[in-house]
Amino acid sequence: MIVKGQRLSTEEGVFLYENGDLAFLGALANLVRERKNGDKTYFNRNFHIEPTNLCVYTCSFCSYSRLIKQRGDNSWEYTLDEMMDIVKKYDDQPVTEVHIVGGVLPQYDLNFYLDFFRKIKAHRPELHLKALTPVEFHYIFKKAKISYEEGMKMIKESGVDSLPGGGAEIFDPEIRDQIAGGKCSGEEWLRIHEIWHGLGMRSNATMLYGHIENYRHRIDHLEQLRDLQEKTGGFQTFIPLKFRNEGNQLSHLPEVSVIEDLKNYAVSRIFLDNFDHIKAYWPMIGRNTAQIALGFGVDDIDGTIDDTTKIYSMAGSEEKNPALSTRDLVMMIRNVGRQPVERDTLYNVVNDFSGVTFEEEKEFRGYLDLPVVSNN
Ligand code: V47
Ligand code: SF4
Repeated sequence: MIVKGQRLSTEEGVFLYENGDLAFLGALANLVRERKNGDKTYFNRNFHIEPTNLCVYTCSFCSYSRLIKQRGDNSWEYTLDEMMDIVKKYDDQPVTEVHIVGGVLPQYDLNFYLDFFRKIKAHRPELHLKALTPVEFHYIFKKAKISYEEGMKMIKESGVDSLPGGGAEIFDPEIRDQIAGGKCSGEEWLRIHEIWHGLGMRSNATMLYGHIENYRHRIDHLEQLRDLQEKTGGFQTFIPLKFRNEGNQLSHLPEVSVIEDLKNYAVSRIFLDNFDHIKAYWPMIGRNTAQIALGFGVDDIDGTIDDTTKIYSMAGSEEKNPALSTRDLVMMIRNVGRQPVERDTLYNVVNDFSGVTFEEEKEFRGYLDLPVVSNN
């Protein structure tokens, strides 16, 4: 039925997770991937700003956040000016996206963020602003006593171009309550994305897997995303996020194997038949697994990152200082026989590197020999 392009039911999805042979799942997922995207493998040039790692929540899987009472213990809180300095560091770099997400703190309220977003847009209007998740939105709108609808309209007007996929974790209320109690529910996460899509805007979706959930919870999560996508068509890409166990309250749980990661990419690709793209986030799984994942349904490996995210290095990822040049990304993709394409956030082609030699690549706006800028 997958070969015929038919949609999988809940039970069929669970069956694939429980019984699917990895090579078989890979072949099916690759078929879906190649029908949608051929050999094209996307990446972008981006950097992250994580305004603070202090947080009012205490998600048990999170290695990155510190409670307000732990202020000073490996914590940071950037001022608006400090964050604008980070943006300005990239002024002479051909980055196309800034990705902004961090902890939830009372002083980072609606007006703070609206001000920050307007300043970024005034400084560099063409830079795509991918910012905040329903976790932050739910908190700051409640504090400002406004509805999701009013809030998301203000966020759009301040210059945000799209939403990243974070904060989704696992939608199942029982599991969510155990690992991410207190923050927005799965229903609220989906509702905020639905409102955003209704404003004509795009967003991403994630799923945190490999902790205390089972396959049924994963399929339930995927199905809720697939249903919303059917309604709005506003999701661009799905990003499975592997739970990493260093330095958090769930450190006693073993991490799942690479085999499980590949199976999860494949089932996600097969099940989410109305999503155009599946992303392997290389700072989390490492570059080798990201390369292998390109044969298991994945067609996107995110961006250059430039060592600007701490979420995974603090959680035990093998990528301690995640930064890759455009050349590295092109090589990674080409080495496994796929066609590298630099995209912008909305999947418009910035540079198609397929069939271009490295000598010719040097001509591409001098991209490949650019020095790496660091926030540190
Ligand atoms: O929501 C936190 C996850 C997410 C851990 O939209 C962890 O392009 C594993 O959403 N082990 C934030 N995961 C990051 C995110 C993201 C990343 C890359 C690209 C995009 C995109 C979005 O990170 C959180 C949470 O699910 N996370 N701690 C951990 N120990
Ligand atoms: Fe806070 Fe996000 Fe970490 Fe949860 S995952 S503790 S909301 S920073």
